[in-house]
Amino acid sequence: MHNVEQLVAAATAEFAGINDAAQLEQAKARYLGKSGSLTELLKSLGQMPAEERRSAGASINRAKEQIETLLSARRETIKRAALENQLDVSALDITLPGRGRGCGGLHPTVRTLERIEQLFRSIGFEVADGPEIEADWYNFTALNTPENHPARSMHDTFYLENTPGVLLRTHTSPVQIRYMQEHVVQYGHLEHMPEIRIIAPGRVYRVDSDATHSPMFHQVEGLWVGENVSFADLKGVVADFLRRFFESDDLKVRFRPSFFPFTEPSAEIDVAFMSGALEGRWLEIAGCGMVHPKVLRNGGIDPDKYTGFAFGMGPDRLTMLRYGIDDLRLFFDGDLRFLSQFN
Ligand code: 2NM
Repeated sequence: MHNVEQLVAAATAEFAGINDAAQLEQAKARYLGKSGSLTELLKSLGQMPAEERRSAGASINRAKEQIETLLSARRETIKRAALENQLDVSALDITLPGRGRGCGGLHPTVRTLERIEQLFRSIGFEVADGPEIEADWYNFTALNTPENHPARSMHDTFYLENTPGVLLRTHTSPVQIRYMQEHVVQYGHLEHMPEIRIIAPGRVYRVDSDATHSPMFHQVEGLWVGENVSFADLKGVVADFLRRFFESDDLKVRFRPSFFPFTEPSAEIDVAFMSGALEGRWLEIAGCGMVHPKVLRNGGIDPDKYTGFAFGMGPDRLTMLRYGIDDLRLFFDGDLRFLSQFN
């Protein structure tokens, strides 16, 4: 049947030119759909003379099968081409330059801590540490802080739930108490107990959060205990450290009377730069004093035989001054645009 062969030839040519799955389905409908050309042929069988109908029907059905085979072959080809294309587009281009692994860097506060540690090591101090989760005896009681002192309130200090008397340390002073106790266990029997010279750097926690306060911040405290350690020694050590830290021989350092429960006498330490944006302005930078006799005794040390000085400072604040940073929150946001400037 001439018509049927023409239809198959037309479908073969048409399908071969289609590269899109939806277009192929539309083309299919033109042959095999409700009013497709092959369907129309089938419908016309009824008008044929009975003796032709049988062979015409058979050849139409054969044509239908052929078109269906053509269709599924073309579908497969289009699908494979789409996949090939997808693979081409997303293929690994090994000629691109590598992104590199990037290089981590130190946080500005860590740089400051390392610098402080280096400077104190150079004058014979050891670096000590201790737990951040502390007993309130080490954090407050041993440091001569009265039971009703506001610093002990839940407004100022993070207490652990369901464990009375346990808190996040509010300063690194408990490290110094622990160190004194261990030192006495080791050397207390000696007639001339070796001196204690330590700094205790680390994280501390207070209930406080704004542009200049973070609930977690850093502290470095120092302690020197021996026979005849004096306030003059304290002034020399601290002033010398600050001049070396800020690389400024003409840095002005002043000690202003103050109060801490753990030292007597106590002082606030101010500095003034002789050049730069902050020239001539006094800036409060640390606290210090002679360790209170009760605190020495809580550390196991005889205050009639030994004296000591202690000081405490905030390396976050020192870093802000050294680099001219005005918002403490930048330190804890983890924004690489800020942090990478220090490396
Ligand atoms: C400060 C100010 C004054 C201090 C005292 C002690 C200890 F444990 F030895 F008694 N450690 N640190 C101290 C003294 C800390 O920070 C502003």
